[in-house]
This record gives sequence, C-alpha cells and structure tokens, in this order.
Amino acid sequence: SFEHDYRRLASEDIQLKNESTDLSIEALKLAFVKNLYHVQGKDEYFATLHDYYMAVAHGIRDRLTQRRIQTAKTYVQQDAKSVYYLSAEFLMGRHLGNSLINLGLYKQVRQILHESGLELDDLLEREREPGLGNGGLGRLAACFLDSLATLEIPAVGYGIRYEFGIFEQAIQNGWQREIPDKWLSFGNPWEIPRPDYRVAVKLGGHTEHYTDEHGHYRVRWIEKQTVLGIPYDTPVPGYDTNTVNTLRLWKAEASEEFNFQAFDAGDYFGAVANKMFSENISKVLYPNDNTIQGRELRLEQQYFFVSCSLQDIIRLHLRTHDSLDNLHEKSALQLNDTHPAIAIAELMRLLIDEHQMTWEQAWHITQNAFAYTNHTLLPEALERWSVSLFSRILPRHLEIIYEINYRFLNYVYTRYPGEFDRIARLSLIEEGHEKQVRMAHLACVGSHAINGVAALHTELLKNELLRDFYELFPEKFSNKTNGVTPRRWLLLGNPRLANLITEKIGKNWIRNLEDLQQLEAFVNDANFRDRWWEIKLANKQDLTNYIQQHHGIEVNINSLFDIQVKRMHEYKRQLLNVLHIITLYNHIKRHPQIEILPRTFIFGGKAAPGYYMAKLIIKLINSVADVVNHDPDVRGRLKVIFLTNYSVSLGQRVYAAADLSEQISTAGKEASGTGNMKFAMNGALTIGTLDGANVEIRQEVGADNFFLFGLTAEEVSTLKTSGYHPQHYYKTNRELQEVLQYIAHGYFSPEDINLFRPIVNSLLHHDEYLLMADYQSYIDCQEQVSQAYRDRDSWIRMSILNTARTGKFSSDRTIKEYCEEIWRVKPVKIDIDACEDADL
Ligand code: B1H
Repeated sequence: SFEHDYRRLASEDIQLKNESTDLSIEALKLAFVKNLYHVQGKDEYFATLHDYYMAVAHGIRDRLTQRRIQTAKTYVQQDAKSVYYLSAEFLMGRHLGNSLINLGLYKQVRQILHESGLELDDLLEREREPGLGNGGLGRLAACFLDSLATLEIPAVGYGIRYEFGIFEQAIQNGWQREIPDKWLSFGNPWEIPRPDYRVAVKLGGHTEHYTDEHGHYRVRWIEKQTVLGIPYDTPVPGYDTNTVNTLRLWKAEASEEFNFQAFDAGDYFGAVANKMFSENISKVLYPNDNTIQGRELRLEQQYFFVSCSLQDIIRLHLRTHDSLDNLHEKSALQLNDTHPAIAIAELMRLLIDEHQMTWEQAWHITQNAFAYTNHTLLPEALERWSVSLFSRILPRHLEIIYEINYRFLNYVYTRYPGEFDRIARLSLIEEGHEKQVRMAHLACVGSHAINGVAALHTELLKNELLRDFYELFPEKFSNKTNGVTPRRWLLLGNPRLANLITEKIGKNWIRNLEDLQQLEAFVNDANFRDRWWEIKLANKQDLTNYIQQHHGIEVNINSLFDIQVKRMHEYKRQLLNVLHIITLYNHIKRHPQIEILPRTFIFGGKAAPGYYMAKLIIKLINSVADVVNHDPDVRGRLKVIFLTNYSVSLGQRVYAAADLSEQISTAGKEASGTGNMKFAMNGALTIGTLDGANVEIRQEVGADNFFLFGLTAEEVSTLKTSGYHPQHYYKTNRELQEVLQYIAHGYFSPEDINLFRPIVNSLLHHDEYLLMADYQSYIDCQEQVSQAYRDRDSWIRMSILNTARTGKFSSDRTIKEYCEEIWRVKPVKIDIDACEDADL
C-alpha cells in the first residue's frame, strides 16, 4: 500500500523533512531556486517577478506545512479541546509578509533576495490579496486566527472559499465602478485542497416522518439535490511559536452521483445546469457591510459552509472518540454574527436524525458548544429569513426551529405567565404579513454565551436590541472588546516604528502589547521624540510616493495627514468629514490670505454596489477633490485624495502614515470599530465621537490625548424621541448654510448642478445620522486639532502616548478573554523536534 511505502521511504532517511523544513539560509536559498525551476518551470532567464514570488511562497509554505502537521498531530494525541470559529468572512490580507514575520524569517529572506538582486518588497506586492471579507467583521476573524495561533490555542477557522472575493474598486470620472475579483487566476500557493475530506450537503426537498425498527419516532430529509463541499486548507502560523493552525474554506462542487443520474436519463443540459447551480454556491462574496441582502443564494451559502464544517468537526471527533456524547467538551463553536447561526439547527439535525440522539441530549450538547457574537445594532443588518424560503431550501431545519421555539416559548411562559407581548417579542418567528425566522433569536437561544464587541455596544445590546433575552438569561451576556493583531498592524505595517520600539524596550511587546507602556519613559527624551517624528515623516513620504504614483497628486509631507478609511456608509459619516473640508475651503475663498494649517485629507473605502447614497458620496469626495486640489486660492494648503480600492494591504501603508484618525460615526451606531485601534497603535491621534471602542480608546490614552466631539449615544436617542429637526441647525448656522449651498448649487458639479441634491435633501429633511446636530461641534474640534498640530512637540508627545497606551487593543487580550470566559480552552505547546522521529 501507499502508506506502507511511504513509511518505508520516510524511515529510509530521504531527508524529506530536512530539505523542505530547514530554516537555515542555505536551505532557503536552495528551496527558492528549486521551486522556481520545478514549481514555476522557469529559470532566471525566463522568470518574472511573479515567478520569484511564487517560488518564495512555496518555499515558505513548505516550512509551515511541517509545523502544521506536527500541530494537528499534537492536538489529536492530547485530545485537546478546540475552538471552531465559524465565519462567512475571513479578510486575511496577504500571506507572505505575515508568514515571514511569524516564522521569524523576514530579515533573513529579505537579505537572501537582496543578494540575488531582488527586493522583498517587490515580491510582496506580487501577491494577490485574498479579499474574502467586507470590512471589520471579516478582518476581526483574521486577527483572531493570528492571536489564537500565537497563543497556542487549538483552533480552526471555517468559512467559504469564494471564487470572487470583494470586488475591486475602480474610479471612473469620480464614480465607483466594480470589477470582479479574480484572485485565483494566477494560482494560490497558500492553500492545499483536500478532496479526500469532501462532504455532501443536501438542499431542498421534503421530510418524512416514520417509525424505525426499534419503534422510535424518526424523521428523514429527502433532499432535492446534493452539493459537494471540498475543503481548502491555508496555514495560520503563530508568531514565534511552533503552532500552525488551519483556515479551512469550502468550495462547492457538483456531486458526480447526481450529475450522472441526470446524464443517464439523457438529460445532458439538466446535468450541466445542476453543475452550474452547485458551483454557484461558493462563487461570490456578498459585498454588503452592515446590511443584508435577503437572497436565496446567500442562505444556501450560509447553510453550505455550516453543514460542511459541522460534518467535518463530527468526523474529527469520531476519529478519537466512540460517541458524540462529549462533543461540547472537546469543541467550542463560535458564531461570527448570525451568518452561521443556522449551525444550531444543523447540529441538532445531525445529532438527532443522523446520530440517533434524543432531543434533550442533542440540545444539551448544542447549547454548550455554541456561543454567539453580535456585531451590529443596525436594523438593516439583522438577519431574518422568510419561513417560505426556509421551507423550500431547508425543510427539516424549519421543523427543528419550530420545535426549539415551541419548547423555548413554553419556558418563557413559565417565567412570565400571561405576558403574551413578551412571548411574541422573544419568539424565533416574527409574525406578520410574511412570517420570518429571526436568526439572532435562534443564536441567543441555542448558545450558552452571547457577547458584544465593545463596552458601549454590549450595554446597548443588553438594554435595547436584546433586552428581553438579557432579562431572561443575564448570565449568558458578556463584553469582549475587539482587538487587532500587532504583528500585521505594527510590526509588518510600520517596520520603522517597530524597530525603534524594540530598540528601546526589547521585543517582548510583540507578544505582550501592554509592554508598550514602557515607552512612556521616553516621552521627555527630546532625541526620542525627534526620531519618532522622523519615522512618521518617512512613513508619510512612502504614502506620498504611492499617491503620486497611483493618483498623480502631489502631497506635502509637512501637512497634517487627516485620514478616514473604512467602508462607505452613511452612519460612518464620511459626509461630515466632507462638510469640514468645504468649511475650510469656504474660509479660503472668503479670505484667500487667511492663515490655515495645511492638511491632506485622505479617504478610502468601498460602497456596496447597490448603495446609491454611499456611491454618491464617493462622487462628491472626488468632485470636491477636483475643485480644491486645483483652485489657485488654495495654494496647495488643502489636498483631498480618495484612495482607490482600499484593502488590507493599503491599510498597512495608511495607518503608519496617519497624523489624525477620523472615527466620527453617529454615537450608538458603530459596534466597535477596529481601524480606530490600528491608527492609535501607530501613533495617530483620534478625532472621534463616544461610539464603539472609541470610548475605551479615549479611556486608555487619556482625554487630553483624544479629540472628542458630538452627541453621546444617550443624547442621540433622547433627541430622536423628542423629535429631531435638522432644519433648526441649518437655520441657525450661517457657515453650515454656506457649505450646503456650495453643494446644492452645483459648485462641485458644474456639468450637472443638481447632481448632489439628494445629499442636501437628505441632510435637510431626514438626516438619519444627525450630521446637522454634530456639525458645529465637529468643526470646533477640528480647529482644536489644527491648534494642537502647530505645537509640534506637544503633538509628538500625544502621539507617543497613544502608541504607549494601546496595549489593551491587541487581539491577544481579546482572545485570552474568549478562551477563559467563553470557550474554556487551554494552550497546547507544539514540540517541533519531536517531529523528527515521529512517524508521519
Ligand atoms: C460589522 C457587520 C456585517 N457588524 C452583515 N456587522 C454583513 C453585517 O454581509 N453581511 O450581511 C457583513 C458585515 N460588520 C462590523 O464588525 C461592525 O460594524 C464594526 O463596528 C466592528 O468593529 C466589526 C467587528 O466586530
């Protein structure tokens, strides 16, 4: 057998391991050369930069593979409890730079390449970014995987291998255009397909209720069709550990069996159509952030990856246990929002219908295995699926959800007899014209833990969105403030600053970010402050070069870099930022000689393709940029740049170069934000509202080192209930009138003077997000920013203190809290030398 042969070969010291796992310089060089030849089929005569990138990537992947095998083996041998992070999105960013950092090979590989006349930076740029997520939610999942591996926690990320990730944004005449993201077309060296672990997923059809040979009442699901899920594994290395965990993403394929049935019957087109239907499921990421698009295909995607993942988890469990009775003692299943919440019904189905468990036992296991993270309070993002859609696609799951609901509401009735309104509010089913399944309610009932992602957000969850659930199950609720990985967002993204920090306090901060506190000791060191500033300037120069190259706009590195990068959404109020720009522009137009602090306003972010207002705001930013950047009165003192196609990779350039971080959402709307943390960590000061994690950032860095403005969440809600009249602010504020008139009268859109009318109308007549109410406070606060920036020395001190005090916002801290309070999992040390004599 192959296995026998393999063992014989492995024991005959073929040096397989040494050759492809050795981290020495000589071994790496050899690997790169060999891969260029044998993987890319080129030599240096033909090789392109992309070939060199691929050769290096394969060499590094081989080195991760040994560690991943050893990691997986150790987990099995120790029968360790494992985290399974279920997420429809993983926004990983490029792998090569991160892998080099986490393996500790970055500098060596850069040197090796340099000696051969290649620059690592050029190769890193050849990697297509895997954009399998929209924004903060997907990027959080990626930061969590990095922290889990770094903390040596057994964990698997489960999701979808979208063939097309988030669209590529182009700007044409100021408007956003979407280009399909064919990220796989040049191959993906980081993934390994595992067709041997494929699973079948049913869809559609009906259920049959029957009595089995033991006289037990049972249900079987007679499906309409079957789709295959093929897992693709990507290694997730920890920083400075031997741990390499796995991100396992599912690709949908047609099931041969089904195809051949149709084909045998002579229905060739039917067979091919079925193949296309099946492969559609993992075709494309839905490009909405914080809003849902209630499409059938989306529900199919969710069910598809959840069913594949649960079947995989059960297979793994049964390899080392003879029953599923203790599944919840060995598996912690985290629901990244409600997108995978159907997992609760699916696990019940698998345990009851396929593994013959009783309802009570299955429910015990399910509730103890699952935990749910809520990421938003926005009503447009709360998932509801119509009962009729559910019954068409997932008839068995609908029955199970009804049974869960029946038992749950009975329990509610015993707690609150006669409170029928409360029962209707809590029900998993929303009654009405079209009955809907409320996925957040399913997640709350089926989980033992529910958490929000920042302190304020969790309070609002408990007191508003999930108030009834909080009253019923207060012990399930907790806060887990988000964090970001300092490996990608400081070490990789800002090497100059990282080097200075390490020079001063050693490199322990990379694993223990609270150590950054030690930087406070250097605040009074003038030389340190100079170096801090020089580094910021050098990073600004890098970004300036990028802007010059990609946008042809010249930027002054001595101007204040005022940056807002995030998805385009009205609640994030990019428009308020634009109103400030127009306000300054208006000052200049009225008094061209006025003293004004030079600023460079930088925006970046994608709008959902169907989000009209968000796209109009992009057009407005570009139109204002056109006018402001070319007006001779401005004399280059203001520049406005909209960075095309904002992404993780662009983020790595942007955070390092920022002076001012715009975190200006309407209070109560941004659940946490994570960009806010990346900016502060890199020494940018924040101008922000008391929203999401801004509250905690301000607490940590100190009120003196944070520019606060705007209404509080409580004031927002009081103002709204007492009746909000945006016109009131307009009528009483001269400057605001002038600013809106610029837009309304077509100053920025001479080719179509009514182009931006909808923006002005929305502000004057609805202003859902209270821009009018916060305008003056924002403008005043920005004036304070300008004053503060003029005092360079004091600004640098504030910048240093921001970095020094952001230790809390490492995702390592967040993950430790999840591990201790929700998942109850412990680290497992991976001994890599043991691999040498282990039989593979
Ligand atoms: C966040 C989403 C989201 N919250 C629906 N909710 C989606 C909702 O495709 N969909 O249907 C996609 C994404 N994303 C973000 O999560 C919050 O807005 C941020 O404030 C938060 O920092 C982030 C991570 O917790």
